[in-house]
Amino acid sequence: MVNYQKDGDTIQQKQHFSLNRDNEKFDSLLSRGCEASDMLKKHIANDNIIRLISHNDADGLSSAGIIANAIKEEGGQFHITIVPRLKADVIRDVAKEKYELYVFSDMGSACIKQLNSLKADVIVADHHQPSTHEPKDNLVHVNPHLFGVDGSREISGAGSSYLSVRDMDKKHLAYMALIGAFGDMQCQNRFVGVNQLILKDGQEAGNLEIHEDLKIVSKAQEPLFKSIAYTLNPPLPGLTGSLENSQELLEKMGVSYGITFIELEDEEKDVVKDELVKVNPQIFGDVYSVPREHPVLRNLEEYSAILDACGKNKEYGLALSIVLGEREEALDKALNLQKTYRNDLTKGFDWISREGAQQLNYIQYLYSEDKVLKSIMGTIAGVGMSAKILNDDKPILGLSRLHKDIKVSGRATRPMVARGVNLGKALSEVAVNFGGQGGGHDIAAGAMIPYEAKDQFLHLVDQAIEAQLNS
Ligand SMILES: [Mn+2]
Repeated sequence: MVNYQKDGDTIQQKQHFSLNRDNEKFDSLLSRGCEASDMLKKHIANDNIIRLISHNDADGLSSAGIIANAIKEEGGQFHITIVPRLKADVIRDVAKEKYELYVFSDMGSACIKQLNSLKADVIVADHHQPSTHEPKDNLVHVNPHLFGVDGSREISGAGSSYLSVRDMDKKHLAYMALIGAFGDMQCQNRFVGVNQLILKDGQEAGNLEIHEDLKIVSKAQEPLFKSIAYTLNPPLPGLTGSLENSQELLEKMGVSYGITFIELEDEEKDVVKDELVKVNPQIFGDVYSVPREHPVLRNLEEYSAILDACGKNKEYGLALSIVLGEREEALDKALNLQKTYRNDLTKGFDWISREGAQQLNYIQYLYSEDKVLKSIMGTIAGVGMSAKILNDDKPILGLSRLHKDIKVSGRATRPMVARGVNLGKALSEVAVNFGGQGGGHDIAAGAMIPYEAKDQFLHLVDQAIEAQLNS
């Protein structure tokens, strides 16, 4: 971890210099967060019920959790709605409600114009590309992009939500911001930027710890071969998504594959570690945990995966129960959802390793009308590339048919982004041609288009990516 106050030799001083510049940007973002805290404090003091609207993924659910916990701890009340997208009718509906304060988390930055019409105080805590509209005086907009901070890598929606409550003495909630960051895949080996500052807050608060460990999932719950096959981040090429290959490797190593990792003898653990490090060195590294948490939620990445499973199954109430501290029954239900979700993913990985992706010149795509595959398209597209089940030389679009529309989940890689690919831009530009909508980050984005437009849409995205690579 980088120490912000560190002095030392020339190299460290250089680093110190650029961190100082970062610190200025961070300070502006932090003070915007303080404005949000002030607004929240005012409405809690007035006994107003606060209206929260958040996104339905792990980041959005942790965002809601952070703000709701902060309000709860201060003795306030809230009403939460979780939505997949902030559509115009959602804003119209909540505008009819008579709340004094609305908080939009992990969404809203693209809709400042519409949110300006709300006749109440508004907080938008988001990290997606903001619209160019100026917010009205009653709207506090907490978004890293407004201060030159990269919202796709350095801070999540939960991070922006955390900054919105940070000044209410809430550093013990910092870990939840990192759950959101894991959900949005912002931890590539380590946290950078504002996420690093949030991490430091969590360590200071004393409930967040880092230690080095083998980063396979469900080490205490699942038989080892499943732990390995279910591990998506970091991906284990050849093993991720394949129960068969994982079992085979363990058999070859002479390690019992049917028991959990923690049940292995120490020497066996070392053998497994050494073998997996050969597949991907990143499989051994920093693990972020809240030791006081329930064992299955202790590891923040696994906590995030459980919220993700709830979100994908539209079990938002369940996810909110968990982030608000309910365990026992809610957690059992969530773990069952995760089991089903992992079975579905295994089916999806089997499908793509059998069929591969359809190739255009500059993009590749997956298309399915299968009920199970449709629901996991984005994940199998992304992990398919990172685990090398699919080629990772072109951005990939996962297309799922929903009645008359097609939902598009796009994924790129860091090297593609470095070569000029911006999927969010490409999808939003192309989708409007068909009366659809799209957007997101350079590396991961989505769109919704009419079913009839499928081929034309793919063709235009192919051209848009070509243009990005050549400009
Ligand atoms: Mn997010």
